[in-house]
Amino acid sequence: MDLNAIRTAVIEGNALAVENGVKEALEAKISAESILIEALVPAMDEVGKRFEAGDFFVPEMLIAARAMKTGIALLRPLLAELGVEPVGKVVIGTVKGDLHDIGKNLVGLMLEGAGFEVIDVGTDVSIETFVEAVQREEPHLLGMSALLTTTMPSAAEVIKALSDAGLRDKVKVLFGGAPVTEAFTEQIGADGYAPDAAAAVTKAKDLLGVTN
Ligand code: B12
Repeated sequence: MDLNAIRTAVIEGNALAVENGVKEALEAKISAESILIEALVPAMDEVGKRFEAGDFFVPEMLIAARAMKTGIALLRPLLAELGVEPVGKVVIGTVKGDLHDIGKNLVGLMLEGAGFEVIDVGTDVSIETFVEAVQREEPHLLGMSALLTTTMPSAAEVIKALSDAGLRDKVKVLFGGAPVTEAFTEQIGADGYAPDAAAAVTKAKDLLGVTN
């Protein structure tokens, strides 16, 4: 199994082929870092491009993201041993009162695929929990997701609470979800908005000044 085959398996969402491919590549002494950087990450880049071009829809993207996650799970312990530096650290969660997590999970997976360390704090996350997570984890980026018009304002409260706690200038805030707009994001003083998971990765990299 070569790296090309792993790439194709991720794009096709074939988790079993990804698992076998990664195992074979490791047995063939290909480094975990190479598998990540030369196979998994470019595969998710391609998935993101296809999604943006309208060739892939949410189901294909979810299946590919899951396949990628299978590969990441095998590599994660090895990468931790090697001390490969993540691109950046992200805390992500769905705002208070909101249980929708499919989009948030997809954004988290795509960020992970792009080399970010992702701490998922779950759904229905209170303002205090978001603030505590930022305090504890010291992420470069906080991602918040909202799927209900009634829960969207909670993100504004989190941003205010971060300011009150003296943490606002220590973390970039990215906000998204189906009813969220760029204008709303600007209005509440977040740093960025992205309409989908692929754009979220691009935006996260932009905000952190990560090139490539
Ligand atoms: C699946 C679903 C549910 C599931 C959730 C399961 C789960 N584990 O997530 C269940 C059945 C539990 C549910 C419940 C409810 N739901 Co619902 N649900 C949906 C549905 C059909 C799909 C959402 C989804 O997963 N989309 C697929 C994902 C991939 O897309 P996405 O979430 O938009 O995420 C993408 C982007 O928005 C963006 N994104 C998302 N998060 C983030 C975060 C960041 C940082 C960034 C940058 C980007 C980003 O990237 C993602 C990937 O591309 C939508 C309809 C719709 N078309 O949106 C209604 C919808 C969101 N639900 C709705 C409602 C009303 C409810 C309920 C109140 C229903 C009820 N009466 O009980 C409850 C509320 C429960 C609660 N407290 O949260 C309404 C909301 C109306 C509104 N404008 O407020 C919708 C729009 C349906 C409708 N047309 O009425 N729901």
